[in-house]
Amino acid sequence: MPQANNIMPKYLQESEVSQECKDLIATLPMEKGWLASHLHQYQGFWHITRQLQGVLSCQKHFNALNSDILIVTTPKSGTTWLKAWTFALLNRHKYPKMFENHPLLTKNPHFLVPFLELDLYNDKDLVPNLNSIPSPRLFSTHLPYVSLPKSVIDSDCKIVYLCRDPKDAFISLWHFTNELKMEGTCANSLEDSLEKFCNGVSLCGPFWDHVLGYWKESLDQPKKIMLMRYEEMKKNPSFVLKELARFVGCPFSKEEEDEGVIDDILKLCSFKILSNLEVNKKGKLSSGEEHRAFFRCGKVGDFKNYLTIEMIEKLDMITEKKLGHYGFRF
Ligand code: PAP
Repeated sequence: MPQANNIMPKYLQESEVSQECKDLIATLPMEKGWLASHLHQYQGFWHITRQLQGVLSCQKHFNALNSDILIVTTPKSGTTWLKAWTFALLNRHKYPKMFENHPLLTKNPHFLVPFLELDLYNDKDLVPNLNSIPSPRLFSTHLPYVSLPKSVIDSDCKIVYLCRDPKDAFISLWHFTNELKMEGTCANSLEDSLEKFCNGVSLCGPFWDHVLGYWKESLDQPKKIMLMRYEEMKKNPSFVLKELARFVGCPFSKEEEDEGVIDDILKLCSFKILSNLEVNKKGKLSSGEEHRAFFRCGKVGDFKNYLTIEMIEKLDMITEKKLGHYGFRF
């Protein structure tokens, strides 16, 4: 188990929430969590207590600018990887020598691209001042579409949405929650976790409703929302990276393509390079999660090593029922 001492990491603490959040929680449906003890259902989706505090605060205070870029993901869909891609893409002129002094070599992608609800707006007593961040500001969130701060919807900021086959996302989440459990606590069984996941009771779940919300909006507002799949990032990375660059308004020039800038970004952000950096082998987020927990195996189809045929059929059936009808398939 990765915790070196018995101080409870921030991601497990439930006490540090405002009175407003406590009052709200008292009115919300509650379930036992996979990692933190409780999940609360707010606006149709399940959040841990610490996250809920951040959700309320960023809904109230976050002021999106037209030039902002917001990375939105279902948990365990490749958030860390997409943060690295987007950061490298937007900062390629500032750090042309990618393998010499690039921030991604010494900082975890979650540090460089903070979450609204989990990092920036997570303190019950503090509203961050984000005015001095140079444009384009790059943030991230796991929030479902219905819970996005109003300014995100009303402004012209761009949303890059990433999802992943729920079978792999589920296995990744199951490993992650067991990895982060405090020493001496029981691991979550695969069967119980799957049952919860299928019932929608998972971090920012129901998974399928999360995807559906953004899928529908990406069809209605293609200039505002770009939908990406982890499997496509794996299969055709340069094509997807070029699409992403165009979408966020900084396409690669012919010269850049010829000079190999795309390949450099892909290499810098590859699982092999990132997961072997000292910072990602040893470091921790300010909330206590070890960086290495965000780099497990980075493969498509790893679920086959864990799920039975029946489990696979069950997940596929829910996906087809909930998303297939709307023309979405993984
Ligand atoms: P988060 O939503 O909690 O921030 P996220 O980064 O989405 O986590 O999930 C980590 C997954 O992305 C892991 O998948 P796995 O458990 O199936 O292995 C992790 O390995 C994978 N991942 C992280 N970095 C990369 C990368 N550079 N390339 C490919 N996959 C990656």
